[in-house]
Amino acid sequence: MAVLQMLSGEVAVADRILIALGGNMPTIQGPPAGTLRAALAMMPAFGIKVVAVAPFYRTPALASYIQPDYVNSVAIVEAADPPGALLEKLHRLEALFGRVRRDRWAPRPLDLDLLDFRGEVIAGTSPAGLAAGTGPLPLALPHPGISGRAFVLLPLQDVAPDWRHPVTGRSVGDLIAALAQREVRAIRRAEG
Ligand code: A4P
Ligand code: MG
Repeated sequence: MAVLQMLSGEVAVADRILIALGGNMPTIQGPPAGTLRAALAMMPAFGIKVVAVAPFYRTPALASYIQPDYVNSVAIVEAADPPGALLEKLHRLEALFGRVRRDRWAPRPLDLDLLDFRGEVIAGTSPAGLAAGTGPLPLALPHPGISGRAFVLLPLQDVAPDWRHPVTGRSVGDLIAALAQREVRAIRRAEG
């Protein structure tokens, strides 16, 4: 497998771990951009090496009721953990910044989602399932919410323009082109 990947020149792509960062409630670090920066700075203490970070975007909340705008970004990281253990570490980081799990899609100081773990596919939650219920969900990879979300795809394109969806093979550019223009226009670069 490794040889095939080398022959097709995809080693770097296949080795990538991508994390989505988001938040729309202030913390002791200040507004969400400060929280995201602080969370990135703490990752090495959890054995997570941050390789690259996309610019931050201010994005309208995808939610069933009115909420403050989010700040979103995407990071490329390296970690020795398997995906389940890495997600547990991300949850511990979220908790450090005051994340309390209430109803799904509730406002939160910090959300760290595992978007892609070296192209691994683990069938789990459907996108519809993401919006339902409050209990823990089994690990799903790639994250089921990637394809239709401007607030994920735009920073993902910034940091990994050659990324392709591990299941559908669609490029990040294709997925962005398929979004409604108003959704793309609604998100904009944030300071810092
Ligand atoms: N889970 C399973 N697979 C994964 C994975 N690959 N990455 C489990 C992260 N979590 C995964 O997540 C719900 C359950 O999914 C957990 O048990 C986790 O172990 P959660 O973070 O507890 O709850 P959530 O974030 O409210 O739910 P969910 O379904 O992950 O929602 P999303 O997809 O994270 O969306 N609007 C804007 N503008 N920007 C945002 O970032 N985020 C959300 C949350 C809603 N609206 C938003 C944004
Ligand atoms: Mg989440």
